[in-house]
Amino acid sequence: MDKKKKIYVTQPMLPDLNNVLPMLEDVWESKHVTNFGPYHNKLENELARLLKADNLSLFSNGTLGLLIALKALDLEGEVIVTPFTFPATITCIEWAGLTPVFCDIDEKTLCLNPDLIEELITDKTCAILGVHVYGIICDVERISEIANKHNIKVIYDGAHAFMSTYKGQPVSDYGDATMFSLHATKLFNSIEGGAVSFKSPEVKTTADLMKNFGINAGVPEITGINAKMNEISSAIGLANLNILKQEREKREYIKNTYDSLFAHIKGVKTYSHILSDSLQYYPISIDASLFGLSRDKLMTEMGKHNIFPRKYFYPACHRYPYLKNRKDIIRMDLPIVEKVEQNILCLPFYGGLIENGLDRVVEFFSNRG
Ligand code: T4K
Repeated sequence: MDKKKKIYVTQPMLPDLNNVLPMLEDVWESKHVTNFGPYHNKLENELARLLKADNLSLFSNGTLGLLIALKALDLEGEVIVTPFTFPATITCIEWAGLTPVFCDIDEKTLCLNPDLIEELITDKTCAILGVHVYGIICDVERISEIANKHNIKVIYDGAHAFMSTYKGQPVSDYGDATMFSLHATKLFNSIEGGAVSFKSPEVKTTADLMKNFGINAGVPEITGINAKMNEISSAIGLANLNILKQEREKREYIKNTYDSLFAHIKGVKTYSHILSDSLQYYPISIDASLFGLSRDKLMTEMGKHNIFPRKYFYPACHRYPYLKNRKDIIRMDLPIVEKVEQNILCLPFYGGLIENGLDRVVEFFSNRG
């Protein structure tokens, strides 16, 4: 394979154009291009069935889905959240008029550390927002217990948790709402898109109004916004559903290949034993003293071979310039997240890698091992 060809952390799963064109012809013919057309409704139903989520809504992207979930739950006050996430998680909290309060993570799971949550709870706390980072599932049982005890809501950012289960149950069985991102970089995509599974059908109804300007029977009833998925995205999503099984099999193969590779390389920790079935990312953690290179030097070396992994999520959110001095938001020391963010790296991980560079990534590490 051409060694100059760049290998990215991911590439979108795209359907055969011939399978999309008939749907596009349909849309052209009907002129129903957005606002709850037949493809939107079909995708919503199919995803509800696949994810075993009774109250599922589609959105134009995961970020607006999460924002609307927070608004539809009618929250006010502070939300306890992990700083080890993509900026979208935190900006949703802020756009919803809420205050994020950062809680450190558990070094083993990289998710919220439930032992630390209660010390942050005050009479202003309205919710806990956990992120199933990389598809590693939060300690949903402990989080539920804490939330029930304090009578607060639980929301999950499951951007990376499409098709994840926890003890055999769909991950969205936990919490008041779970958001799945359907962005191009995700296991399953509709180019841009998001889906939210709500515990309560009433909250889904509110969210459905909110994503369409708050309009009910022609009249705005509540404050809304525009967050509808259009017919083109929905059609791509439907076509992608047909190739999802193959994509998952390919990712499973890559995961096994990486697992075998790193079993023999000192200083590289993998997370396969705790990654759920979403097959979203393949994170590794580098111990520089054993591996012989820091994470950042490793990235530079890989870059010289045209391999571009990503340091999701560096810097962690509490170190963003506009947040780092906010004492209301940063109330505890965050030593674990500050350690993890220095060492973690997401390797190239997507079905097309098998034909386009998996051998180069394996060769790179084998030559160092
Ligand atoms: N919560 C969490 C925890 C999230 O991780 C995210 C999104 C969200 C919420 C919000 O969900 P959405 O509103 O996006 O549905 C990417 C994605 O844009 C973002 O969706 C994702 N998380 C984040 C982890 O990754 P960037 O800034 O890294 O994207 P970009 O453009 O650098 O793409 C990464 C690589 O993917 C590129 O190097 C090449 C490849 N790529 C990307 C695109 C967009 C392609 O090959 N083709 C493409 O069209 O954020």
